[in-house]
Amino acid sequence: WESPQDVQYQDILYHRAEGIAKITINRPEVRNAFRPQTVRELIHAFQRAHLDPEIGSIILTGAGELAFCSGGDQRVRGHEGYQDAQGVESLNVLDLQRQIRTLPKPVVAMVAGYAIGGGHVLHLVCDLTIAAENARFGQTGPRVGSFDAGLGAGLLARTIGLKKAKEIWFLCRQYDAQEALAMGLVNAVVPLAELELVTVAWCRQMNRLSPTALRVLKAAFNADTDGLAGIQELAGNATALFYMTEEAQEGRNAFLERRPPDFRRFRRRP
Ligand code: 1HA
Repeated sequence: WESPQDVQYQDILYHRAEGIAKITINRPEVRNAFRPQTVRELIHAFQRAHLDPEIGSIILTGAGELAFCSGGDQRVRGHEGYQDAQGVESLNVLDLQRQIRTLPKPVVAMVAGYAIGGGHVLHLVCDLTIAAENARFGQTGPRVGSFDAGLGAGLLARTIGLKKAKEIWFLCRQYDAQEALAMGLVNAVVPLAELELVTVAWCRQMNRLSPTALRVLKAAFNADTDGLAGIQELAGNATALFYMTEEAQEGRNAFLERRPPDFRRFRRRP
């Protein structure tokens, strides 16, 4: 892995190699709990990976072997959200969830240890999850006075079914990697020592495939649940592909050349 030196993060690490970006929450002393600063840095890093044309897929993970992420840092939980250094309180992880969901490249959660609370929702919004044998999954909201009634509930139900999703939220139990696999909550369970190897192999395999096909498919999986915003995302791909055609370029060229467009040579397909 190489680490670009132009941006220095406090709470996360950014690495890249072979068309793969690896974004690591680096707060192992709190089981990789996130504070607003962490989330801001994650948003920056995901934007960077999104815009980098060399990057085909993105890994999200946590530092160390004990946790992927334990959710919001309860030590900075204030009156109405999580407090940053300026005293502003927010729930900015929700912005990150939407970003991971909509950015047009596959995002793989690489989970060793705990994916708990808001950290569980983060793995959930990733496109794929590879779990180490020591991974443990669960929601804690009703125990710590919180809930994620957005993607945390709705996407969980869509992923593993309504009964199991309600069980996870209503009972706040923890589930091991094999139970998660049986529920369809993760894609694969591998020995801890092979976690990164396998995750990178999955990314390499995706990176060899058509980026446009993966891009449109990712949008397609969101389109129905996300309503007009989902259709917008899917339709943006149609517009981009249309821009690449001579038919669309005729419209632009005619405007720039101050002449009427001539679309007669473009056939109407059945
Ligand atoms: O629900 C939301 C949201 C909903 C809507 C919109 C936005 C949201 C944003 C966030 C969240 C949430 O994430 S709420 C859920 C918050 N997270 C939790 O309830 C999990 C809390 N942690 C644990 O249950 C456990 O620590 C653990 C199962 C992850 C690990 O247990 P373990 O291995 O026994 O370690 P433990 O001793 O508990 O933790 C190690 C250290 O990490 C402790 O600190 P130390 O005693 O060494 O000083 C512990 O306090 C710290 N730590 C762990 N998790 C957190 C944490 N510190 C702050 N915040 C944490 N989340």
